[in-house]
Amino acid sequence: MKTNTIAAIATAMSNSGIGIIRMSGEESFEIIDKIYRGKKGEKKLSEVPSHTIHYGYICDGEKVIDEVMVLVLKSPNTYTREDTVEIDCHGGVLVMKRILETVIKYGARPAEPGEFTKRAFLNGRIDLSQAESVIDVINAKNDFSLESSLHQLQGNLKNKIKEVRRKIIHEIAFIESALDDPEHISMEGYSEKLKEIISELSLELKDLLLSSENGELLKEGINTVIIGKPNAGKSSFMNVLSGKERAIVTNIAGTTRDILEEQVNLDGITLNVMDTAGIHDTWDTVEKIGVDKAKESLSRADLVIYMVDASTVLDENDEEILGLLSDKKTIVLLNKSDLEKSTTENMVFSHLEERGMNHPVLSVSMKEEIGVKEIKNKIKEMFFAGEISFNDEILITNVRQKSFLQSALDSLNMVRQSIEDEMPEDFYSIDLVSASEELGNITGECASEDLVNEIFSKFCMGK
Ligand SMILES: Nc1nc2c(ncn2[C@@H]2O[C@H](COP(=O)(O)OP(=O)(O)OP(=O)(O)O)[C@@H](O)[C@H]2O)c(=O)[nH]1
Ligand SMILES: [Mg+2]
Repeated sequence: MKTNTIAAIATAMSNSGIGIIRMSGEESFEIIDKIYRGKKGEKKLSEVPSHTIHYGYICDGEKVIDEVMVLVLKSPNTYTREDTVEIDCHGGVLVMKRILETVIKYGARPAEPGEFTKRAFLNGRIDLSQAESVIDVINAKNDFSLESSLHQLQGNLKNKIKEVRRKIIHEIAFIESALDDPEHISMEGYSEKLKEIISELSLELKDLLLSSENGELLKEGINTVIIGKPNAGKSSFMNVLSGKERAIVTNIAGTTRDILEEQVNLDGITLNVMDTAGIHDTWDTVEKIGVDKAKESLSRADLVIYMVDASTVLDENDEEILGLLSDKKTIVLLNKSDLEKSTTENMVFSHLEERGMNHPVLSVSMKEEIGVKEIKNKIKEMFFAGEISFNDEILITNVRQKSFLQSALDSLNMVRQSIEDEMPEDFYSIDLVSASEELGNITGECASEDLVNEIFSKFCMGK
């Protein structure tokens, strides 16, 4: 019979301080008893109290494999809710593999990726959104996304969505029972009431979706495109921001041809900074490709840094650039403020105003590194002031969750439409049921087995 006790190396497969081999399932204690020998020959680990740690050796018969600490965790207060054993050994890759081989030899089988967390889910300890946060915690690229994943792990998202879903189910139940028993339950005035409830719930879902947009930004880095005419100081800014000579800087207009990308960490926020070719009319084939690429990159930009050379006057190139910025979050940098000014802040303001824009403008000098702190603060402010608070907001950092949220919102809109079209009441419940199922997909209350398997396959081994 195939064993149902799983084992895996839980730490990274590289040489490090300690390594952990984790085992979960009914036979965990039976297996550890066969291979563990206490330092002072104490009793079997299957007989020790739960949540205790023991010092000894892992042996294969007479052969000692490593000196270890073994953590004994009895069901149900464990990560998987099953009997669990964790073996802390020396962190060499070879040792970890040898211990894993030994537990397998004595009855465990290798775990699939994410199988520990899958068991936690199947045994009802966590819901699907929490399981996904575990992936996010492992993969979190920066502090902010780590924080939001941790919040989600604590069940914020689950609670909010469960609450919305519970209200929807309540209405479905009401409609169904009213239709079943029209003599006792009146539907009079119900459509109006339902319409109100639907708008409230839609608002809540919209909020969650809004935070999801910011959530994605946080995870993958904010695409920050530096744009401007040649020689404005774009590459100089790239270098200042990244703290290294990333891009070539010369006084020759048209130095940068291709797009250069660099990840910059701004107090925990990841920026994907892109330096581009100076925008101007050119016959040079290579340069022209660069200019086109620069314009294209704007479509990917979450934030645009428009570099203006304050030592020159605003020209047709600046006009062209201004025309590309109307629907973009932009910070205008008036560079070369160390030189005599041909373009002032007020001139820039009036150009922006003419086009109905009110982007912030900062006077800076990349050469003297003046205003760098202000730029950084501005970027932080733009993304966090009022838009995201990490204390109590829920961030949907995951595309799957986002698409279910969107579908649920669409279903609620259909209900509203049916009410407005004065459709019969049983029409309402069809779309309400869809909405509740879509939300249930996020928490896992009605996720299909395929979906569950797909999610857990994304885990790394040992989690
Ligand atoms: N005085 C002064 N010179 C600057 C400043 N910033 C950049 N420069 C100079 O301006 C010239 C152009 O700088 P780059 O950073 O290469 O400009 P760019 O916008 O990347 O130019 P292209 O790649 O050609 O589009 C260089 O000689 C820089 O040293 C500044 O704040 N003050
Ligand atoms: Mg450049």
